[in-house]
Amino acid sequence: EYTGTVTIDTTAQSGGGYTLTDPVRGHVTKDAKNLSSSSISAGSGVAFTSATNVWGDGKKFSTDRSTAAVDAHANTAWTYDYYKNVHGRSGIKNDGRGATVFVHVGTNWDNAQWSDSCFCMMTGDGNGTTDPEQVDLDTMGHEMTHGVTSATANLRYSGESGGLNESTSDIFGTMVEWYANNSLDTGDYLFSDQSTPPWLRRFDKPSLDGKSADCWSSSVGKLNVHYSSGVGNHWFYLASEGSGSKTVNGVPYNSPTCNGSTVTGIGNQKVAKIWYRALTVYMTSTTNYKGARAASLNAARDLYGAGSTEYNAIAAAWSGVNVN
Ligand code: ASN
Ligand code: ZN
Repeated sequence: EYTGTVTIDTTAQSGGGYTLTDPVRGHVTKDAKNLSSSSISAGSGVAFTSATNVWGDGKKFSTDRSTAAVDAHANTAWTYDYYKNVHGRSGIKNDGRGATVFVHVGTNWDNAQWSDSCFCMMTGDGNGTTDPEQVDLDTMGHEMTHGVTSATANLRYSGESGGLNESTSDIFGTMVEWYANNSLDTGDYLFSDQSTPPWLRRFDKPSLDGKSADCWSSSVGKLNVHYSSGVGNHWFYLASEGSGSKTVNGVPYNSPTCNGSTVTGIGNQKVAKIWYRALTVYMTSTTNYKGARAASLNAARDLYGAGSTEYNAIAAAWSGVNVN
């Protein structure tokens, strides 16, 4: 794996050799053979096999096609375990079923995506120069979370609900990174920092990408969902770490609020617990930012009590991104 040596769960075949089928979590990792994302279905691709059960060479842009598969397979397992052990959720639909994971999708496809119709994740090989295979921890967490959102609140993928859908994937994607605690891909508030270096999006001040919104406004729902997500990501950062400058795990952040207020964070584990409950209990397909504020306050009240420090921090962070 390009983030170090990892142990993965595979399945022995009756005729000898092994396949990338995780017997614990149910996902299967396959080679898409460069089929484009639009032409992939559940049955596409070819299984990886190994006689030795030692996989990959640890290199980025590897000529060994199983190298990317190791990352995808391992990081899907981390995502499954995060949902199971932190939120008590057994897989995407909470029914234990594992997804199909495709690597080597398209040609120089610098992207990854979830599809409900094939119940699968697809990952590309990066741009061939600076961006390697799109199989890092927060990316796999992001894509699998699209499946979880689909199975729960089912946030419609346009307007403000679309921004919330994207933000939910960024939030849990990054929480998988914190959960895995891999010293080569440490927990941070950057998204896709390994596969789109130095990062694709960031939480403390999303507008630093040149496109994302830091603050809610009445026109935020007109943005592409990957940029209207900035409001939710900024809220998550403020609620977790608080406003102002701070270095976390060696990365410097600076998160000003939109209204000049000061917010004190309660740590990302509590905020993620609150967000998961908001998503799975209170949000619906048409929830907008105002509705997300209400949903997360309901969740904070359920978990920590109305008027608790946690409840107040959630409210203050929403006010800090102009959602009142
Ligand atoms: N990687 C992108 C995402 O998950 C693909 C897309 O635009 N749907 O958001
Ligand atoms: Zn997404």
